[in-house]
Amino acid sequence: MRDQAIREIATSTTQQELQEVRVKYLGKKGRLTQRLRELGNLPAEERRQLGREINAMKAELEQAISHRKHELQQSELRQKLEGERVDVTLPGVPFKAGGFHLLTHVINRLLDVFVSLGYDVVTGPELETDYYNFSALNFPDDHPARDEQDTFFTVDGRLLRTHTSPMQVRYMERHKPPFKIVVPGKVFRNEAVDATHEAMFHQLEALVVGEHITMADLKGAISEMATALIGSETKTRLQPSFFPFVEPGAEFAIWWENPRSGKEEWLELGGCGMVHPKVFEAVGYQDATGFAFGFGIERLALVSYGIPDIRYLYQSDLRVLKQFRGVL
Ligand code: YSA
Repeated sequence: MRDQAIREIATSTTQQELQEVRVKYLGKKGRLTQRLRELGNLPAEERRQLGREINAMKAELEQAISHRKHELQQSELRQKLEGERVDVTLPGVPFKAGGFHLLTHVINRLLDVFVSLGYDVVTGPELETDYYNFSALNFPDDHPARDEQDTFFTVDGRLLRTHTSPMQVRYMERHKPPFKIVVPGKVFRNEAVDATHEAMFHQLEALVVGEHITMADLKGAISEMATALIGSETKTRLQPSFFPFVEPGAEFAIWWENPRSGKEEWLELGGCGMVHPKVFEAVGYQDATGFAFGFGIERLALVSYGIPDIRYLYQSDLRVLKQFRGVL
């Protein structure tokens, strides 16, 4: 019985199994316990002798059980640790990263260029008054741009700015020249939306005021911007045009290689000119000179990235947006 018990203890593979062996021999109804109980029926001499042997065997089994229990605990712990081991050489689990919208990238890039040229960046309200959006910019009372066809008016008589130029006036009211600023922001027009027109889009406005500023400075500023955006091989072109808040006024274009067609061509960007004396008058400046220019940012983004329709920029379609994650 001893040998069998020792073997069963040594070969038990779990603590549960070991416990069953313990109960089998040393439990209340266990085989060894049974034998101890039977001692009472034996003659005194034999009882003492056998009692000693059984007790010794009981002690031996208890010790063997405790020893085996320790071994099993150790091996279970080893297995557990093995299962929890981290393989630091396994490839990581990729996590989804967001990204800036293409227009945000283009705006940031433009602002980087202007900041590097010494301009301050300022922003202004999208909800404007007729005065800042039109009157102070020398739009005559009957100018068609005030027509509700173009402008979203609110019930209290204000309007959603139709361009970033009103910030010229707001800034000059509070600052004295000389200064150089750029104004990025949203503008709104009551347009029939199509591939090149949105009812909400972005413009970037630049205004430089100081002493003896000339058309040559304007041309130089546009050239610097074009060089920073496209490279030193670019050219710029001004063509006479009319905006009520500049005199003389022009439209400007930059020479570039269209990435879609591979052809070199003029890219018409927006309007520019020398700040009109009426505008300086409205803000109380005397003897100031300055230039301004402004252009549509979507336009630049569309041609730069070969996007055929402006509406793709605003449909929140990830198949479109993901293509431009991390560009520039
Ligand atoms: C002119 C002279 C200055 O000294 C300063 C600024 C300006 C620009 C003037 N404020 C302006 O808004 N001119 S604009 O009506 O011709 O618009 C400028 C640019 O905005 C356009 O060249 C075009 O690129 C873009 N744009 C106009 N309507 C748009 C549009 N982009 C998208 N959707 C529309 N509906």
